[in-house]
Amino acid sequence: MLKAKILFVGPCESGKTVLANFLTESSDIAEYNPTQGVRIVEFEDPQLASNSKGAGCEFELWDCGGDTKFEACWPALMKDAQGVVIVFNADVPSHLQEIEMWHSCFVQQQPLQDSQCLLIAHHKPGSAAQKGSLPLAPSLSKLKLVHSNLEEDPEGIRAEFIKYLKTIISSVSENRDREELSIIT
Ligand SMILES: Nc1nc2c(ncn2[C@@H]2O[C@H](COP(=O)(O)OP(=O)(O)O)[C@@H](O)[C@H]2O)c(=O)[nH]1
Ligand SMILES: [Mg+2]
Repeated sequence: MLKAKILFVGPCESGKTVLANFLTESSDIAEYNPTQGVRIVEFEDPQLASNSKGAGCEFELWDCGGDTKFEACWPALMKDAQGVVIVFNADVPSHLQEIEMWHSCFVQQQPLQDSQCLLIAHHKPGSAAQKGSLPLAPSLSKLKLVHSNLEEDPEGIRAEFIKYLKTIISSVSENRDREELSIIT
């Protein structure tokens, strides 16, 4: 069974917990594990139940506290993570700067590729923000950006998230193949 650990990070009150709950609701939530600063949700997505090798994939979604007072815990959160989802509030302009810090700490300073990172511009009910491209910093412009609006288009973000999980599974399985090869050779 392949396992993937995915972090949800980003500014406070941006919708990380709401999105994490929504995106995992369709599957069995095996366990809630509240610790200070992080909540771990385990799930298996039935739509992703088999990968190319026919094995299932299990996910751990780490819904991380957005407060930078937990900064000392970040290395522990990041350990062995294969994916980082940065959630921000599309209606708060200062979040565009804040997410540069999250990207820098959780992706650039890690051995993670930009392809393992997803940016979600979350629109709370009544959001007035545009759904197009955003004036992102150059370091963020290569990242995949998706918009979420759970009232107007809940299935849109679900589909994007599943696409993202698929890219994570293939990178996890490639890494495993590489490890297997390096052991034999
Ligand atoms: N109804 C609704 N409320 C939302 C939505 N997203 C965020 N909120 C509100 O915004 C608050 C903060 O969201 P939360 O997910 O807890 O933010 P977090 O700090 O990033 O985890 C929540 O308590 C909700 O009241 C949404 O899609 N629909
Ligand atoms: Mg939260």
